[in-house]
Amino acid sequence: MEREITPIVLREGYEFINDCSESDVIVVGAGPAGLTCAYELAKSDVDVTIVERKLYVGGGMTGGGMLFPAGVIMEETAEVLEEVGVELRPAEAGLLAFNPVEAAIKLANAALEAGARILVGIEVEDVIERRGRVCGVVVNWTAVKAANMHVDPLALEAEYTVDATGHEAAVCKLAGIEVKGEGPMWAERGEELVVKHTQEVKPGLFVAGMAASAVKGAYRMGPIFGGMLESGKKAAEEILERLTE
Ligand code: 48F
Repeated sequence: MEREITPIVLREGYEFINDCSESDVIVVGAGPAGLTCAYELAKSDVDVTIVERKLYVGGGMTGGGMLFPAGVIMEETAEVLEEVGVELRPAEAGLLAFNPVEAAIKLANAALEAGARILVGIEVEDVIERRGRVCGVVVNWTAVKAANMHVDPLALEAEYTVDATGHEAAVCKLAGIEVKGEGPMWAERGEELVVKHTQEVKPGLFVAGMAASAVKGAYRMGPIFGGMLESGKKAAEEILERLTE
């Protein structure tokens, strides 16, 4: 049977990655912001590929608060979690509690069911840039990067790229955008600012989630996640507008 397994994996894997080589939108990072952005775009029939360097989805949300398996969200920002079927438990002060692993899996599943592709174990190490416009990303296996081997990368093209890499704002840095780094904690204000700072930072490149806060040096917010979801949604809405112009 080994004789059959290998060609199946090579053929299917090749076809999958080949489909990812040209997308409408590449979302870098499968955290709450990236997954929501991809879900919202895929729902509107946009061809989306998520590139995630780890072997799991959910990013920093999966670890809840200091690894306690709970996340918090303001009632008014919980719409996406509700829509994908995450159990939300009322708590104090207009806040709801949820299981972050459940949220990560259900958001990722919703994105997949809507038609998004998710590549894992692949790291973005550069951007493709033509005449000042970001036209996609340059990728390599995370394992190759970790082994510090010099192996030439491959490129994935897209009309729009979304940096949803969290605190690092990795794609923005690669594209030459100044990243101030995240500020101290102020949950309420941080939740507002992450949405406000979600924007196109260079032609073809949007920033969403904690990466948007890091670019501007805005407040961090700890294990409250509505701002990340709203930010992913805002990036998707703005990209949709551009794609339909
Ligand atoms: O960090 P992450 O969850 O970012 P987010 O969606 O949400 C932030 C919250 O989880 C939390 C918070 C809320 O208070 O502050 O931290 O903005 O997900 C970012 C994902 O991007 C991946 C990384 O592994 C993670 O899963 N990532 C980072 N750099 C790269 C990358 C890269 N160069 N290539 C591919 N993936």
